[in-house]
Amino acid sequence: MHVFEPHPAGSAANPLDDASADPLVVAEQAAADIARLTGVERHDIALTLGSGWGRAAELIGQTIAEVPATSVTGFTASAVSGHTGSIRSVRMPDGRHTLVIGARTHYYEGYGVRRVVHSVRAAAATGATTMVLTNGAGGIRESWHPGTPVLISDHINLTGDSPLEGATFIDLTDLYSRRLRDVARSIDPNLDEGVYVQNRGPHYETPAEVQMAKAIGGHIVGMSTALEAIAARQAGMEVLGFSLITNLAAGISPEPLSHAEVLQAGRDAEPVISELLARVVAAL
Ligand code: 8IG
Repeated sequence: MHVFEPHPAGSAANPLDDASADPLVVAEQAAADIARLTGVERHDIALTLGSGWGRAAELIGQTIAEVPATSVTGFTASAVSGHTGSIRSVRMPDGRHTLVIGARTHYYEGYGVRRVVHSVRAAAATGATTMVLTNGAGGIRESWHPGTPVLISDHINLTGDSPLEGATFIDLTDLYSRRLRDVARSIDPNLDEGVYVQNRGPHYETPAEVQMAKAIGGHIVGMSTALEAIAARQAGMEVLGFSLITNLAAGISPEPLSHAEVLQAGRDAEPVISELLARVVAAL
């Protein structure tokens, strides 16, 4: 049973909540914390692990250090109690370093978009030039079944929010790098791709909302990733996105959605997709 704690009691003040703070300066502080706590000065790739993707870290290389996310400036304690999100530094066989972020802050937690994208900005500040974003999501295409991994080709951001502040205009053409999608398909030619629709959540969609997402060009519905991808592009990173379809979106199958079944589908698919993800990251 997952107990959701929107604002855990006693959580220390977060510098990102100070409106006058510059989020990029806080990200630099976080990167300095990561360098000090892991002993790894720079990272090459960053990887955010969403539900179902958790086992990839061990397959990518050797974990040099693992630190609780809350020991790094600006990070938010995990919303799921008894589950401290962690940040890992993993050395790959070729000597590159991957920063594995196992601590995603979701938009629906209500802390604001700065906290949602902080891990991405911190990763960029550690030197990472590639951002791999993974998630568990609902599938709209009927040919997908729970356990299908899908490349994200583009997104539709329905949160109504943006990580960009002020008159900051960022081009999002090819946000989900075609080059990196081709690298992923060189590992698994059968990988399908689709447009990810980020909704606010935490409720799942109604069947009518799923039909709307389909009508406007969406293939995947979820509650993360789009805002993070925008921040990654702002930071100059190349983005690769993966969804694990853990359930058919509401109304696509006659069955109602069950969080327990979503988690089970993730667990069942985990060994296969973690192996795929590790092979893709090695090829980036
Ligand atoms: I796992 O069906 C997972 N996350 N919005 N809709 C949305 N988010 C999800 C879903 C889903 N499944």
